[in-house]
Amino acid sequence: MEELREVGQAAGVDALAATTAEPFLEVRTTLERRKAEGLHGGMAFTYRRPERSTTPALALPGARSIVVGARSYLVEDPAEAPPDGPQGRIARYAWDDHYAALTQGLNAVAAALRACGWRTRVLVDDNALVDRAAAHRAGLGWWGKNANLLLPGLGSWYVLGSVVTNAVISASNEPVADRCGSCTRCSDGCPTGAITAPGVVDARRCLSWLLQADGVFPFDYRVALGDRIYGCDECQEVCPPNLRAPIRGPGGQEMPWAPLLSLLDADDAVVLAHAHRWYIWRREVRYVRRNALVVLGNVGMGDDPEVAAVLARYLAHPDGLLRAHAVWAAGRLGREDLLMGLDQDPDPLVQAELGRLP
Ligand code: B12
Ligand code: SF4
Ligand code: SF4
Repeated sequence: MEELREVGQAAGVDALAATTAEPFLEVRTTLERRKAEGLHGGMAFTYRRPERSTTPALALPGARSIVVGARSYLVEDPAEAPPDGPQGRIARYAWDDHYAALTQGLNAVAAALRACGWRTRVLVDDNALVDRAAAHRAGLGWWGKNANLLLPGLGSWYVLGSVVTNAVISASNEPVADRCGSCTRCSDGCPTGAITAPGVVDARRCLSWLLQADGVFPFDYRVALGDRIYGCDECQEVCPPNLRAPIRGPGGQEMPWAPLLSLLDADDAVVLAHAHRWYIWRREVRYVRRNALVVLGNVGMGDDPEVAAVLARYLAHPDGLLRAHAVWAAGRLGREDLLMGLDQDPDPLVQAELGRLP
């Protein structure tokens, strides 16, 4: 394992550890139970086929071991102030393509194994494996009450991935004992109360999922969304071990902000190019626009003529879902004057939003 760790670290993986490829039976039961209770909120990912996501041998027949890697995505905040105009905030893990960098590092580990005649499969954020479960069993960290995997002394600003192999690699680390103790900052700090028990996130309330989900953005969580346009970092920002986490460096192509007015003005191709790393429901661009309208309602200035012009355009948009969210944003920004004539709108979503206005 020491040699593989050196190969991985030289290729940019910060921490590596090995474990067996036994099925993750407890995690499978958890996925099934949470799905049955509705906590998955319609998510597919690892919930689609829990057996597949928790049985490494289904990803690589004959799998015996897993080498798990973690790569930090905590880079310095950009020196420049956000650009002018209303902006949406992007969660740190999506500022740059950290999954690609981790995959590259794990590919180097896989190549070293293959050079010795072993078979490998690299899985990074793939539905074929619950990454945190592999990292936990490999002894890379402990499950935080916010469900993130925390690395001792390093925090949770890490993306995780694995090399599944038929090589037998002896486990390198002891399991990491819980270090959350009596802390409850993440569940207290979650803007929507989505952490319903230690380690349990109710996706129906989690902003990170709601931004990815289809349909109407739930009315009750729109104000809580604040300026977030992709992902949510709150339960990690407030986490004490993360305050001491080492910073990877100055960063590269980081993109922490999304300009709302340009996003709402741009055509589909431009929006999708901007959001190319984001998970968007069936890549339907309307959901990026839906989210941008909610954020605009939270951070825009109602007396800004450019904001008013964008709202007016969306109040006449052919997509009823977007008209409905524009109604909410206009109401929140005190621009009920823009809503004239909408009482004749045939779309029930629009009528529901109008009915909610104070
Ligand atoms: C689905 C998914 C989501 C969903 C659901 C999140 C969730 N909590 O499951 C949504 C869209 C909400 C999401 C959000 C985020 N995600 Co996500 N997501 C995934 C994905 C695809 C699958 C996760 C999964 O299968 N969960 C299954 C459930 C059962 O696991 P769990 O909720 O963690 O439950 C465990 C704990 O409850 C624990 N447990 C059991 N009993 C007890 C008791 C106690 C006391 C405790 C503390 C724990 C505990 O055991 C359970 C498993 O058996 C993985 C990638 C992958 N392929 O694994 C990335 C992944 C988990 N996500 C990741 C990231 C970065 C995020 C975000 C930070 C992104 C953001 N900034 O918005 C947030 C964090 C939200 C949060 N607090 O969890 C990283 C996490 C890295 C890390 N260090 O932990 C992963 C691993 C992606 C990657 N490859 O790096 N994500
Ligand atoms: S990601 Fe945000 S909404 Fe989801 S559990 Fe964490 S703090 Fe709550
Ligand atoms: S905020 Fe506290 S309870 Fe939550 S994960 Fe961090 S240390 Fe654990």
